[in-house]
Amino acid sequence: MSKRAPLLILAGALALTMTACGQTSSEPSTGAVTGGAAADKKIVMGFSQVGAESGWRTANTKSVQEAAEKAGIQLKFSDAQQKQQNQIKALRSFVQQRVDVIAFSPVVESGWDTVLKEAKNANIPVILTDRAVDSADTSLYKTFLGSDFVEEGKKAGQWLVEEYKDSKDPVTIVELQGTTGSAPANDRKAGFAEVIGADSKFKIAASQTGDFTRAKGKEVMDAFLKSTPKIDVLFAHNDDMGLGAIEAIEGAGKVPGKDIKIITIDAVKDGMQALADGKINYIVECSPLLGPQLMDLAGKVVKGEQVPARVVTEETTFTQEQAKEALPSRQY
Ligand code: GYE
Repeated sequence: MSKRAPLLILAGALALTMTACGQTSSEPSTGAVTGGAAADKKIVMGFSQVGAESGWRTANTKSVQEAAEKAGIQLKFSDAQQKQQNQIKALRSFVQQRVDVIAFSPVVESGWDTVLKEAKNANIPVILTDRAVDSADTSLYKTFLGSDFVEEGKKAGQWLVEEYKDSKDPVTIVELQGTTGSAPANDRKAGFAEVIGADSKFKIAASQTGDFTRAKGKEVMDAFLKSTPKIDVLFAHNDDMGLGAIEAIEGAGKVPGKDIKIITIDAVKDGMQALADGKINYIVECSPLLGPQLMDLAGKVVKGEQVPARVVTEETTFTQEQAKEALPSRQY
């Protein structure tokens, strides 16, 4: 870190601290740093979060904040309210403040090259956490920590194939996609389609975004129930949309988990409860507890140490029985 000391002196003067509510204060980002004596200085991380759209996101924010505290890393947290333009602004502000490291969860995959080049030119390492970008130039970031979303979509599809293995009848599926253009929406859709595509009895009758929220999940499922007379299966890209859809299904006088089988992704507490209650049939886990690994990687990249280009989160799946067992000790 000492090689960055001259930059850090500048940072003290420029710094604005961003808070979770998006306000700013004039608290300096670094203490006074004098000629090379930066060894005991706290690492400053600028973190741009997607928003607060789901139970997963809330758990992820908590994990990042707690892990930063524990690792002695000063976190400048900024909530983008699911808007890419807010994230770009936050990243630019972090560059201007000359934070030691930037971490962010890109709301969508495309459109990051310019701002990432600005960070690179300023010599500020960037870590992608949770979601990926589609930049061809992978030198724009040091590493990507998060789940394998294609694999998650495949696991959802594999459960379905197994569930209907003895049936020859057509299976009508509706799909609630995550945020349009986001890595988890693109990849979960692709993984699921690949697995069910092997058998022509599986038909996706309708597929639309519910933006990863409960409210939109309900709204879009209401529309699906009107447009598609017989729905056998709902595949929702996260628990929250699935939970919203359950309200729509019950409102239409149908029984979720029975009349319409439901597969979701995440395994947050509310989702696991619905699974244990028989309203969801299967959940593919996606862990939001990325904080400790993120802080570990941050410490390394700030020191200039090599880190793996990709760090994949370990995850499992849950049936209704397994959810009953796991619920009491579930952390999020
Ligand atoms: O599945 C969803 C959240 O990017 C993995 O974003 C994350 C997804 C998660 O809103 O609930």
